[in-house]
Amino acid sequence: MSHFPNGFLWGGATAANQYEGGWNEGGRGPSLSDVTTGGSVNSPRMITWIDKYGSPHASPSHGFILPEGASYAVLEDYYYPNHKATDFYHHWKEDIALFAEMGFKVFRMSISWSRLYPTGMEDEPNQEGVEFYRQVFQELKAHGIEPLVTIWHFDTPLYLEEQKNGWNNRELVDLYVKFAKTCFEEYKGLVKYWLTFNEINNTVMFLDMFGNVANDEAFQRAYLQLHHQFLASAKAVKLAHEIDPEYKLGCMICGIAFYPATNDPNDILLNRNLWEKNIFYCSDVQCKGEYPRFAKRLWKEHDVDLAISEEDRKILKEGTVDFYTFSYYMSNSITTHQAEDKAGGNGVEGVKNPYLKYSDWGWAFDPVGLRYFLKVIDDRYHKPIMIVENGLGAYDKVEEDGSIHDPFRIEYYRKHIQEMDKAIEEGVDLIGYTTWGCIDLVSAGTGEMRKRYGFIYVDMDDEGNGSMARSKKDSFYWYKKVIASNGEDL
Ligand code: BGP
Repeated sequence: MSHFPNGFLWGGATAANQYEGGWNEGGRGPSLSDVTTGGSVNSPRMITWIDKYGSPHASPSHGFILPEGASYAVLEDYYYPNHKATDFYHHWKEDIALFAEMGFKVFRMSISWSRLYPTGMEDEPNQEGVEFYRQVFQELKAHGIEPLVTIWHFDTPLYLEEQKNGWNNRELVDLYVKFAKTCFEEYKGLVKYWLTFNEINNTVMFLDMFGNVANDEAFQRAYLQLHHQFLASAKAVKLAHEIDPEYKLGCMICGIAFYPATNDPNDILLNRNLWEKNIFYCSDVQCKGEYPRFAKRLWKEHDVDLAISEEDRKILKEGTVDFYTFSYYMSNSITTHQAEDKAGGNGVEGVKNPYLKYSDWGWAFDPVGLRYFLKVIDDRYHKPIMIVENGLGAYDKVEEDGSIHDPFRIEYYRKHIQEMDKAIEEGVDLIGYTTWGCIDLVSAGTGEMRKRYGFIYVDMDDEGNGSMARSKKDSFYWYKKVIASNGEDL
């Protein structure tokens, strides 16, 4: 007998910056993600910014901060994969029908800020954008699918990045709240679940990992950007509850389970400190409405001064989230010792864990780590939890008859769902699960198409060639069975 409660929210997850496309259609303005999607530094199509001497570069990972004197490059000569992405903009009806066929109870997507506010500065939203999402939500509802909407998924309007210095600028707090307010008012009765910021913790987590070295100034900027996002999130949560008391607002954390690679007490302590910096720092503020005590240690380490006012503290206190959500792809073993065998993945660097297997992109396959993460979060926050991203980026092969056999993906999900089941049995209040990239989309980390996550295949390659036709992989039929049996038939 499985332990998934009745009404468990099974579904899939996407984001506008990697799936929606239509980047310059329907009155949409350019966004940060239009110039920063993915990037291997050696690939010219990945050029995203120009340094002060005029040399082109690629952005290394999420949370990238533009250096002084540099500018973003919108180079028409280069191919930016997310400009058309996998074209939800023109395929939404067809895609939603496929999600419904799998039996989705919930579908996670994001609203592109610059589709509603092309520069972020307008007083009134772009009606064509507002109507686009309305018809999408109506279609989901017509199929009995609950939308789960991320308000910000790495895609600030480009104007705000270039002209306003992005999240370094406190002005973005109220510009974001204006955007969020439009969403809450326009989609009242259509949407119930909202996430304020995707993987909000990336900004500090990736600063000093992945071989990245950051100076105190970079930390000052990152913590300040986060403070502004915390304020924006809290204000939005409060406002949402005023607009509709039925609204449920969640935080969204990039959930990496950190392990000490050895039992050297220094590794144990380092591990604890990393959980604090990378995971708890953000979710304590969003769930408990105040900065944790250990924040002082983190700020002191890098001479960070946030000048937090009493008014700020009040805002944070009044806007705590209703539920906890996170993405989970891997664990990461870390050590204070010289690392011989490095293990990467999602921008995080640690050492290879001899007990785990790794994906083609070097991400640790660790279903037990998911249960571990769930237990830690459940214990610390006592809130309902949703896993809103989990999946395996892998190569798919289309057979001559058009079929796609992806047993490795099925195996990945089976093992993770088994651990979710055990976590629920142990008392974790897990209410939903949306697999990442339920339909193939552009990779955020690399900009590739060949790194595929979907149950649904999209005919498009790394250069943007292909018919965009959709087809079902073996995992499509498997997941349909899982949902129909409420996690019993794995
Ligand atoms: C998370 C992001 C997603 C998604 C996922 C997979 O960090 O929230 O947007 O992209 O990672 O990463 P990738 O696309 O690099 O394989």
